Amino acid sequence: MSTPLIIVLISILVMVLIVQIARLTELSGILRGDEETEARNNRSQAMWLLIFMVLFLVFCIGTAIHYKDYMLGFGPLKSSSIHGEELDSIFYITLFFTGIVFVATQVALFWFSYRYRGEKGRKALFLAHNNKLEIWWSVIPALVMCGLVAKGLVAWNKVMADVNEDEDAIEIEATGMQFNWILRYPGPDGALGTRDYHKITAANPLGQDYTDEKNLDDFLPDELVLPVNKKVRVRIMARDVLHNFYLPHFRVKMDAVPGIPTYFVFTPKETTQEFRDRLRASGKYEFLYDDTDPSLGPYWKNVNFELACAELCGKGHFSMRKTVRIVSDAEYQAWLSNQKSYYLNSIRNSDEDPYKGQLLNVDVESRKAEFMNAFSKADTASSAADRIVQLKYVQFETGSATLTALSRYELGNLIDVLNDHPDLRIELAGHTDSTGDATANQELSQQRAEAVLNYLTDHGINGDRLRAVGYGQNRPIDTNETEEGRQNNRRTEFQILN
Ligand SMILES: [Cu+2]
Repeated sequence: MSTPLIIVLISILVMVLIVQIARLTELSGILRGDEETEARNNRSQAMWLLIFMVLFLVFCIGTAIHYKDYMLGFGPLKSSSIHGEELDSIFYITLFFTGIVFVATQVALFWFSYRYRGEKGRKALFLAHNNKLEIWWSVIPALVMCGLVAKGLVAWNKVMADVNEDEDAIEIEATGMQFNWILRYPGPDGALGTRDYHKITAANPLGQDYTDEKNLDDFLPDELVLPVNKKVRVRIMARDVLHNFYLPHFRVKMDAVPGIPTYFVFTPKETTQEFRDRLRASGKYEFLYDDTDPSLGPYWKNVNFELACAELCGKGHFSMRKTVRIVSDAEYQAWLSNQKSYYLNSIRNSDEDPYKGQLLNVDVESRKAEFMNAFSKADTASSAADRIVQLKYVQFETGSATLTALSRYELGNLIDVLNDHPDLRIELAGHTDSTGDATANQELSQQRAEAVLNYLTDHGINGDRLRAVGYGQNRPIDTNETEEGRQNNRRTEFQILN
């Protein structure tokens, strides 16, 4: 027999039992005399209700006191953000008033049922209306409510205030999806790039528009890491259904709505370590963090702040959990410098890269710096061998002396240097690896050196300052046994002659 059927049958049997007992009590009442039984019942039930009230109130207040160190807002679980203190204080005030009302109404309720229990000869008072009473019980709650709402409104306006333009704050982004949070940080430029949901693919989960340069350094970390005492603005979005960005320890909670960006601004006021120390100091968090792995030690040592989803969003809702780490500013900077741009890591030169096969501005700049550095080193060196600069990014089509399109950046750097130093004279040298015929290599290296020379004269450099020499395979700087070595040997360089 199936379990639901058994449950239904048992329920029916229990109901039959209750009906039978009730009938039995009725019959015995008739035998013993109705009135006396009723009076006894009224007395004992009134007494039991009173006992229930006492036990119930003791239980409520007792558990609250017993568990206070594990409830948000009490014990060591005081707010870890600045605005959270104010929200907590509103909570305490509300609890104070509702607590008084709660205890008073419970006591009154059960006392009345005891005091005015049914008794022989007692008659109920007929009370249709009492204006005075009605005014009192309307005006007092209304005043208290107004006070609570007013204080709440003031706090709301303060907590929900956006970041001013001149304020120093970090802006990050959290996007909820079934079932994960995708976090995005702005990278070194301090600005988040634009997004377009049309561009969402498996490789580009946020639909970042990579033609917007601000996107190129954005990174998507696995954990939420923030510096202590620094204002943070979180852009909150959703990709599919409603989610809710919830940082319980920081009293941060905001819906993530598809199509409607929301935000929350808060300032963490203690590091994860300080939080753990506080739990430790309370002495209440010494129990094992993980019963199955006692080596991890006590709870306070392992606990982390966490990000959760507070909107039931589907069957994987529970898994929308991320660790939140609050660290010192120095640790934060160190962490930042270890993060890799999502674009460079996952998109660069893939089919989704709008700059596939092109050079990025950042690359152009870093290569220029590299070239200028190598040049100034060679310029101040004394031995002829040290006055050589490799044109690392000058390349040719395979087996020919045709410059690749991207070589123009490195050649541009060389032209700049020649223009800045009008007396500079250089020898352009072509080299090859030892693969193939030596004579052909010699010829190719000569042609390549000349191709560079021609490029320079075409761009306004006087040919008298330049000399092109092909060295073929005669001056290797690396082994010809590996591909990497051969690549290093197929180089173009120049030597400063004066
Ligand atoms: Cu969710």
